[in-house]
Amino acid sequence: MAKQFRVLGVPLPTKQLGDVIPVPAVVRPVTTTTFTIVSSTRVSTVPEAEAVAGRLAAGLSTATGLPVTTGDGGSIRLSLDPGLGAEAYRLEITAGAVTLTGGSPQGLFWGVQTILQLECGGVLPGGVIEDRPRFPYRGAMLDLARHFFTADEIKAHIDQLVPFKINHLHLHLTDDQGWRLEIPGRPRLTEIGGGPGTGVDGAGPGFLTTAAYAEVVAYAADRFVGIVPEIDMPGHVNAAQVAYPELTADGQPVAPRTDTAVGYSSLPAGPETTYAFVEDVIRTVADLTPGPYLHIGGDECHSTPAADYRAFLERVLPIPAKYGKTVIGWHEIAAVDLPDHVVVQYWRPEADDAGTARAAAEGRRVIMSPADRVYLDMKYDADTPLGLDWAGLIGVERAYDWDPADRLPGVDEESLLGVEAPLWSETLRSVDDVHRMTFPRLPAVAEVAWSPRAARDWPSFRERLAAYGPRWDAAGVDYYRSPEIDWR
Ligand code: TNX
Repeated sequence: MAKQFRVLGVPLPTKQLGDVIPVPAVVRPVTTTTFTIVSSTRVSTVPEAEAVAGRLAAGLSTATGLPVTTGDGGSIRLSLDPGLGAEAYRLEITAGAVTLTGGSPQGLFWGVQTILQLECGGVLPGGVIEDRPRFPYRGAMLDLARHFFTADEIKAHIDQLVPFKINHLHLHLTDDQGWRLEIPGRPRLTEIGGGPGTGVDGAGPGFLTTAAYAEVVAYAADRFVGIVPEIDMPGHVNAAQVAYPELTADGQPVAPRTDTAVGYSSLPAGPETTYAFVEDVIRTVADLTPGPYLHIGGDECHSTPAADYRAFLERVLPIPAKYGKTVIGWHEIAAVDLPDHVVVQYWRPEADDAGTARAAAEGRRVIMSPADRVYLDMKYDADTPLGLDWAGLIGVERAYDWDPADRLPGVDEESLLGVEAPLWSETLRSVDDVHRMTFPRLPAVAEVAWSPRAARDWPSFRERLAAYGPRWDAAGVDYYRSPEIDWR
């Protein structure tokens, strides 16, 4: 909890060493010690981590108004120790020095996020933090199909995810209401599927050119965030079928749809035109994406006969591997025999799923996204103007107080790749809408995904969240001031 010091009669809150979201694995405070940033404070580093050091210096300068720079012989020192594990870091704060050691530049970058959260009034609390993530995959998802968000908006969103050590941003790029990524060999996908009148109620037109997508990927990579592109199939394809009627079962044109129904569209499993299209799209998306994952959807194929669904996936599941990618699919895909290494993303609110349990038993990894805990498009309470409520109302405590290893019988700690919080955009119309649904629940999910189970505690989280609010205020992030939290 924050102590209050007074400088010239103005209360100056300082942080305690554990006042970080997500809470670090090990925190050993030395309460008698603090490190004070002054105008001559320098950040020194090893060559591999110069960019990370630059970000720390810039972040501290912005926060304190002091000209913190990088340079040799600094009192803030960054170094690498690969023995720690890539995403791990160790932070020691004494009166004379701040020593940050990372398992890799990424581990250092997470340590930088911790320092920036601890900094308050130019002061850092003394002691040692030893930290590493519980799960390697800590994700957020943004639905660009039901409402488009520009490359600049996505980049700004990444800026708000990074403090919480989120390392994957899944972009839901295609759906019935829109197609949001340019595929050069199939220009009508975005000319029509990203054109005027697309999105729910026709209110979310636009698309990412390949250049804009590359910009987002590079921006994310600079912040150690991997972009996970999703091309949803065989369902959720009305926009593609509007653009290319050859992709319908009878080759006849279909009308654009801007309503929120699901499960009516499907790529036909028989014709070769289907697979030529899928191959083209997957190859293009794989080429544009440096990260290891490619999401092929697979959800809610209510109008696809089970045999066709199976036949389609048998053909399609091996394709991303040809282009060096690991497939992720919504857990409906676990109803079919899966190739090795396919990752299953569980999303339903139910408490069990035989297919997902079988996939886990066979050694496949699971991303946990239970709709009744982590769907950021669910309303907080009955009065929330935005969002849906089909999976229930999700307050901040509900998003926090659950554990991914307890969620599905047969899916234990070892089967989990991680946790992801999806934000579907049927009811969203602006960046402010994105912020109000994402914050403050995303930090709750981030702590579930990063922190050791034993270190998590709702009363402590509530306090730390309240202390974070002023940072969102300063950044112009319109977060939801949930009555569950005693905001400052
Ligand atoms: C279910 S979650 C869907 C989406 C909707 C969402 C709304 C999933 C894999 N499919 O098509 O946007 O619910 O909450």
